[in-house]
Amino acid sequence: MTIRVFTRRQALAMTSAVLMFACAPAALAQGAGAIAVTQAQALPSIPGARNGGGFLTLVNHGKTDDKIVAASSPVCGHVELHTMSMENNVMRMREVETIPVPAGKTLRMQPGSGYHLMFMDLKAPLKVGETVPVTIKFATGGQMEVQLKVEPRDKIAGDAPMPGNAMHGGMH
Ligand SMILES: [Cu+2]
Repeated sequence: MTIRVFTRRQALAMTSAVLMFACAPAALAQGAGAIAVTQAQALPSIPGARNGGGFLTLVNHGKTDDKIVAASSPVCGHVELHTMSMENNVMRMREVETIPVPAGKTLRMQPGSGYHLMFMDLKAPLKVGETVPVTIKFATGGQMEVQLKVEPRDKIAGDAPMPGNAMHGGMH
């Protein structure tokens, strides 16, 4: 058995190499381990709204279930994980602890129902054509940097009709 001892400098070099890899710009199939992001989009801000919605399509090619446990972005105060559903004919959003990404499955976030990322306290309105860098953390320890493209609502994957009475100032 060989025991390798790295100098501090070597260790730092390796760490930054890993970071560079993890922070590579979003490509079509960028991922943390077995998870690939195939779509990364955000809605443009409605004038006056402080919050915004982000949507990812994640494919878990692995054999292990995973979950998104946290997200962050420099464009806003903090990012919450939300789910949206119809309750008594009213569309409601609520914060969730995690967003599941089951083994062998595709998780598609879309406006109008199910999961999304919620950008709380936007520093500036999101405009079509901009990109929103988001760091996603997984339960299994992986982390990835994703660039969400701000696109018109009808360009966002699997868009669903939006009732007029959504929470958060009609952001979604
Ligand atoms: Cu929300």
